[in-house]
Amino acid sequence: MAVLKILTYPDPKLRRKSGPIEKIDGNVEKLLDDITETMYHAPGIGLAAPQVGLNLRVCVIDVSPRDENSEGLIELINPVIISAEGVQMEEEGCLSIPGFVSEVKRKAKVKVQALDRSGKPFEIEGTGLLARAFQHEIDHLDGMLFIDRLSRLKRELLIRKIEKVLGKEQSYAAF
Ligand code: GNR
Ligand code: NI
Repeated sequence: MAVLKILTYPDPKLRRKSGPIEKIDGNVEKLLDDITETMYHAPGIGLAAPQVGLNLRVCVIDVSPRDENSEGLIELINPVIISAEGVQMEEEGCLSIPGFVSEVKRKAKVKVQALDRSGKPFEIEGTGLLARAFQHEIDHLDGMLFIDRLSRLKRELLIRKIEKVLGKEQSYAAF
């Protein structure tokens, strides 16, 4: 197990669409273990593989620090949202945009289908913070960040603040 470095905005790897896991082997199990350790170390309630530089459709979630009814660690391989209902508006942050939060509109309840570490398909449903975490992590697999879900005005104001602190895309283009 290893604590990996978490990439931060505006790293271009955060903007790529991640590819599916085709074959579940020891490498995928090691990736799950490493992103889990990295998530707990951060600490955070979720982490997706692209945040540690691997553009693969793998993520982990554990909302138990903020939800006493949580059943703990959830490992997701090739996750897909198969149904969603309702809306919720709560504050959201991201380990790849450290120090910034905003209220983000999300579905209130989602059902996710994924593979477990043995390659077996399963379904899991979540509401509240867990539903939010599912949507946030699956967004990462599609190169999407929470700032993309804000109204244009809120997004432009927040990006201006973020770029003052974390830097601009230009620093990568010039590199
Ligand atoms: O630690 C995290 N907290 C959080 C809070 C509200 C909504 C989503 C999250 S996920 C975030 C960790 C992270 O960036 N995962 O990709
Ligand atoms: Ni995030």
